[in-house]
Amino acid sequence: MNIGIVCYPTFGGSGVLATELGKALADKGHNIHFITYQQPVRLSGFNANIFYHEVRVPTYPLFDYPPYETALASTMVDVILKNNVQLLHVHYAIPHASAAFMAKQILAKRGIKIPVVTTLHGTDITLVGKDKTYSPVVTFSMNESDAITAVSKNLRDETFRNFKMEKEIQVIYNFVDVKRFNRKPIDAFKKVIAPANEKILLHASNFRKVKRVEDVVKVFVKVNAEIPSKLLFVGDGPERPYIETLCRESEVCNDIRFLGKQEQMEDILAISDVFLLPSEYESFGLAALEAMAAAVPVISTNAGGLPEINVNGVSGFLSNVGDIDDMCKNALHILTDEKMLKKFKDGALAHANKFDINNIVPEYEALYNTFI
Ligand code: GMT
Repeated sequence: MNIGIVCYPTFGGSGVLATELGKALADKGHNIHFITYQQPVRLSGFNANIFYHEVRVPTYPLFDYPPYETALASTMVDVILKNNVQLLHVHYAIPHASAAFMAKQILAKRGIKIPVVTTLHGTDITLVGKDKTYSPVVTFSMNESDAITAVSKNLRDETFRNFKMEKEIQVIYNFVDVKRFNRKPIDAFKKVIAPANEKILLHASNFRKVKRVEDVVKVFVKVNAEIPSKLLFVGDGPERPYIETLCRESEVCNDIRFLGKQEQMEDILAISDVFLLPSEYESFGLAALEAMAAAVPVISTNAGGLPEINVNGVSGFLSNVGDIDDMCKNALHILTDEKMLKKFKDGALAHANKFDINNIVPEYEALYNTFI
């Protein structure tokens, strides 16, 4: 198949998932055309079946806001015509689903039918999409898609709750390449981070308010008072300067490191003992799944779709949003007993296997096959 994939090229979960899907489909022999404004961060290396088409948004003195959606729709039309693309799969509704609708209409005038699959990822529904500034366009363009998928049951339910849906929404869970995350710890790296063999706690995110990164610090302060430990932060975003200040002013400052944006998550996960995700909401929590695939237990909240991914008492623990004491208690339960740590590591990996790339990608292929 010739498939067009539209996504945000940044470190956000939707872009990561879309890129990993494209790479997996290319490995299976499909031709994948990525249409984005930048090379997606996870799209490195050469694959003969992968093509990257940049959306250029020319500026003009009249434009205070350059019309990205128009540029995207025009690029979609161009890429589809030149490459015989048979299906468009857009990730994150805004503005990808409405741009796809526009491209579809333009092509229909030329007698070309292009099916559009829209995958909902989270904030496109729960935060930004339901805002009245966007909601009429999001509702319309979702309903005009030929198929809609959501990355968890919770997100599907949230979509029905917040929008007037006229179509079914198929749940296709996010996936992870479990094999790729099965790495041996690099001893030299571990020694640098935890020279006295301290336990390593990890948080990775885009540092938005919804992630409640402050709670990570609060949990760590309490854990650190009980056991020798280190905290690693991966990622960057609007809350990071505030969190850095908070850490600098705390008594555990010397036990915290900010690693910034990292592409080699496997190596960082391989030396980590626990992953912290205290989010206010997660439709899925791809970062948690990647941790589980690396056999790292997850201490998370029970918000949104997280209970569908992190099984309480098996792959980690779930707490109410903001319940620092409970998250600390759970982390210590896992970290203070080596047998317990091993049990949770095994539990995390076993549950991650259910979301393995080889189980989930065929679900997308089966969906595409209903249109082609
Ligand atoms: O917060 C992010 O990582 C970015 C955001 C997005 O929409 O790009 O992530 C959402 O999609 C991810 C991939 O499906 C999910 O794993 C995240 O849980 C979801 N984020 C939220 O729901 C807040």
